[in-house]
Amino acid sequence: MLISSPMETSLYSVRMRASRSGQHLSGAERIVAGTAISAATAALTERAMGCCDVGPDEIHCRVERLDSTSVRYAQLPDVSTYLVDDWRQGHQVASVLLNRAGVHSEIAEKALQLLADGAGPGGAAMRGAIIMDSSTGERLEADQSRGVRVSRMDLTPECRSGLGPALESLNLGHHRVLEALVLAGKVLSAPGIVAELCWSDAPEYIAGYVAAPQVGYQRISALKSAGDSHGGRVFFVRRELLLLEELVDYLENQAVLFDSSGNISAPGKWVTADE
Ligand code: WAQ
Ligand code: MG
Repeated sequence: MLISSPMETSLYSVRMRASRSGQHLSGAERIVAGTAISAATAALTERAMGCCDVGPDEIHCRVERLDSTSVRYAQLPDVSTYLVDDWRQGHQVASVLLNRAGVHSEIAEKALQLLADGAGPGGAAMRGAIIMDSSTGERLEADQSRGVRVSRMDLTPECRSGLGPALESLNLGHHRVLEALVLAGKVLSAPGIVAELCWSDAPEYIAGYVAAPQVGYQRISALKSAGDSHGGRVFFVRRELLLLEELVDYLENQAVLFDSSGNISAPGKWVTADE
């Protein structure tokens, strides 16, 4: 009789974070089978080493066994892309999409402005996300400097091997697309979520997205101008539908593995006429 070892049957969360002089530089994570832990830590360490001009002086890799009965399997959101002329039009599009998802216009404006200005204390970047009441605009995250960090999500190997080439064929092969899609997928699967707004703090990466449960991951080709190092995430919630502690616990701790992709549409120009 063949007895399988825990290494083959268990799943593990593998998380990497790299820093220099105490400043965060890079982070990424995977959920893998025991037999793939060493490959995953090697790939994540490699990535940390190559992340920036001046390399990290600390890299932490943390491996934790997950209770496999608690892992939730889900489908990724559909992906669409709106091409816009510049960040101003991008913000208008984001506002329309947030509004469609159920976020009041003034609240959408407030969120866009917060991310553009830097949402941490004194305009600093946040490490995690803002949680915002979608009808009052109130910020609900306990720590406005750290925010809420979404963790413990990944694709199954089968899903990854199908999705990678599918994204590449539409010129969406940048690692940020796949990673943000997985993060947004987990956020949309959480209780009480109305929408997510995001763009990167990486100065050269200007695309961002509005994600919402019914419509999926809607990319917008520009939400800031090149060279701007402001970025961040806002999770809009219906407060009456959730217990904040439960939402935060879900986002931080619930393991979610995506085993199938949604529909991926070719990028197309935003048409204002349909508004
Ligand atoms: N949980 C919560 N918030 C996070 C997390 C996380 N795990 N990781 C990053 N953030 C917040 C934090 O405030 C960062 O400053 C901000 O998001 C941006 O993070 O389809 O690359 O990793 O073309 O720079 C979106 C568009 C790219 C991709 C987003 O975000 C596409 C991106 P970054
Ligand atoms: Mg970043």
